[in-house]
Amino acid sequence: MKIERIELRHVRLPLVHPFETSFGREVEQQVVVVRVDADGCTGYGESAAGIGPWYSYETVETCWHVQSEYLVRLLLGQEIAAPTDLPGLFAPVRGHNMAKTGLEEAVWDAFARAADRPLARVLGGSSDRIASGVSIGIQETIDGLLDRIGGFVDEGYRRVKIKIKPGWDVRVVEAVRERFPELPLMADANSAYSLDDAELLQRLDAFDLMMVEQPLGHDDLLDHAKLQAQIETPICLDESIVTPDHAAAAIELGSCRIINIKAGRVGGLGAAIAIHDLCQEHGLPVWCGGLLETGIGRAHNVALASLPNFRLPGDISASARYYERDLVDPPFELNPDGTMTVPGGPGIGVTVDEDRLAELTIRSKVFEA
Ligand code: SMG
Ligand code: MG
Repeated sequence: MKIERIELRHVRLPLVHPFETSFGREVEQQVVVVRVDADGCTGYGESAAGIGPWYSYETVETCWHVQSEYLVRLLLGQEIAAPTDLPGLFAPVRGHNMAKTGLEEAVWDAFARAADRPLARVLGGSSDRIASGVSIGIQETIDGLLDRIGGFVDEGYRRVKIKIKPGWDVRVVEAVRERFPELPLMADANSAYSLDDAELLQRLDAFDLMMVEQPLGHDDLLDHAKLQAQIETPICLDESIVTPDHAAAAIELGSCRIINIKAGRVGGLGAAIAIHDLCQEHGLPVWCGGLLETGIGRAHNVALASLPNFRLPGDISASARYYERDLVDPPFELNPDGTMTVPGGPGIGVTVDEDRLAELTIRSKVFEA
């Protein structure tokens, strides 16, 4: 298919509830929405980098810059056989995985629509429903956190992830466990600790957590391997796994027993599938992480999470948990059994709400071949 037109939109959406992690507090989300037109088909993708370089070095501004100055030029006018051609085309640009992902996802959507097939099936997914979890940010008080968890449990979410940081860790996990003894529970530190904290992290073993996510350095594999040898709770890596090679190294070193896969972090759906397959070969379960995506990125996440080794509930929650009105129609909703339905229509299977998109756009740029 020939890539005829690319449109970038810098979009700003207020969050219904602030989201606080060990590295900061977000009250709104900013993303680049990418539209690609190829052979009469339209596809959408999302670069969910956010405002500041906190989770990764990428921001909505770096995505805009790298896409409009470099990646668009490498892609526009190209005749591609499949979206799997994109990593090769983008190879001259180092890193900037979220910038690459917005474009790559849009091409996958257009490609699946051209074939008149759901994206989930094109990616190799077979499930009609995926298990949904919820990630809850740091709250002002433990009681406030317990209330929020209770609300999400009542809605039916299948597992809860809480955020931890020094001073908001063992006693918080203990309180949550006391109130919710059977809840599938995990904790994400977003790199807030070092190996010197091994003793403290060992204390988490008492609370039957499904996993502890990214306790140590954002680019570390070695210390995580040393820590995993000292704690029983499985370590899940997020920030440290930016390429399939990192995943292979982490598996060989024993740095983790689970991997959180985010297409944006690893450079696209193709790389995400490669990590999925590698983990499957080595017997590691994976789950789909989230970056506070709009419905566009969420639709890609849902399609990805329908692959067979996504064996644990992901950070893929209902649209209403993030945004008052999403960018897609229908918005993503939680089924009463705590799952989300994988759309059955062609491509991402949801319609982009053009009015809503226009309303939230701060700037846009069109490139034509
Ligand atoms: O999309 O529900 C979501 C957020 C899930 O916790 C989440 N993401 O480290 O896993 C993570 C964080 C990264 C984003 S922080 C803005
Ligand atoms: Mg994480």
